[in-house]
Amino acid sequence: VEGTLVRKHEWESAAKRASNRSWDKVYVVAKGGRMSFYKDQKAYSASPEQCWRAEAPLDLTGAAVEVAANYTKKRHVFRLRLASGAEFLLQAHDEAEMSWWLEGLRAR
Ligand code: I3P
Repeated sequence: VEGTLVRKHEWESAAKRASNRSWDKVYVVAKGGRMSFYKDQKAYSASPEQCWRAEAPLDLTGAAVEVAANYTKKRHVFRLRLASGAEFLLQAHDEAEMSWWLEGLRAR
């Protein structure tokens, strides 16, 4: 699954709050058990190995996604929790797109 989402990094690990907590529009590619972020689709097409801000891809093994029901500042937001304890909030354009992401990420 891939597409544009708006992302906020909440937790670096279960005990450490992320330092950069701003919302960023990113192009998200989840495949092969990993999730990578890019500036946009063009950047991904041009060089898939070159991630946004040189971030390492996330390991989706043991990761969980759920609607971020307790996050009320924005709509269509879901939470990605990694096995490492790291956590991201991801905002989709609408409810249908959010469901599509949840299904896609759970189907891995
Ligand atoms: C963050 C930015 C986020 C905000 C976050 C701020 O500041 O305003 O939108 O999260 O609040 O730290 P900056 O852009 O300077 O990094 P919310 O939108 O969820 O409020 P937080 O630290 O309380 O998570």
